[in-house]
Amino acid sequence: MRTNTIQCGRHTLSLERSLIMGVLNVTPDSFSDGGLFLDAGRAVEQARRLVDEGADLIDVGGESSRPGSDAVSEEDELKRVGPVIESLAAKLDVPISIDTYKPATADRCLALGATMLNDITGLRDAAMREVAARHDVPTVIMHMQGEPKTMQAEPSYGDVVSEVKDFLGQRARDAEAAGVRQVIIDPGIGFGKTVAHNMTLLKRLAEFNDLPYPLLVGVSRKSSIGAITGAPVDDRLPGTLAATAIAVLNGANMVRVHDVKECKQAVQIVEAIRKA
Ligand code: HH2
Repeated sequence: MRTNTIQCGRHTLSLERSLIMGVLNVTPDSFSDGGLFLDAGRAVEQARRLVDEGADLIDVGGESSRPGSDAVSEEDELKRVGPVIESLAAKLDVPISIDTYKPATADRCLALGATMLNDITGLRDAAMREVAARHDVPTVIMHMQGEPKTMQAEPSYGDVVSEVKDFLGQRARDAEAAGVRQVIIDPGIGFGKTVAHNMTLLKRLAEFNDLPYPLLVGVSRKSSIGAITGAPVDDRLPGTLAATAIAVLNGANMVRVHDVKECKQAVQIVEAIRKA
């Protein structure tokens, strides 16, 4: 049965409205905010700002997954995100999610106070399923075709929506069988997909609501917006607002965004129109 809340430690998030997940990348090379928040003090300051602007939760990442990016070691990833997670969990009154596909990083960050797990590899690794189940945290299962290093080389699907949906349904069932009690699904906009695939996923997003899991979408500042509009990465807010609004209109329960204040306003308007 479809849930109407997400339980992140002591925080209960209601899905009565679409939630805003603020992005905090503690990396030197993320595609839009790389290098800005590598310093733990700066990262905490930015997270506070996102919460003040209306973020319902903060997603912290220590490895860029932009097309062509290199993987980082568990040790380096943990050095980046560990102190930030610990500090945010103590200082902020919203849930902190850790964006990683590495079991040791996930395990440590969940011990340090993160209460949600975001895995861009969709819990492919059994050890990741075990960590998610043991900590009993809501876990995002995202779809990606290939690996970040090569995923944009030649993305190919029959029907992208049904393939991504079948994948997410299967991975969600595998996770549940391993003891993960709260699964969130994400079609993975930009992860091994052409611009046309991404637009089709957003247009037919409502089909994912057939699955009994909350739906997360991340399209903020992504390269598809640049490909369509010609806008460089620091000038994609208008395109981001349009895509985010459509995602919410078409059934996203949560949106992962960099520009919290602006996206929150867009989401509020979509919800008011939907409810009118
Ligand atoms: N997108 C990015 C990273 N993590 N997680 C989920 N669940 N869904 C997404 O769409 C998603 C994600 C990529 O964006 P960003 O974190 O801004 O960039 P980078 O990977 O370069 O750090």
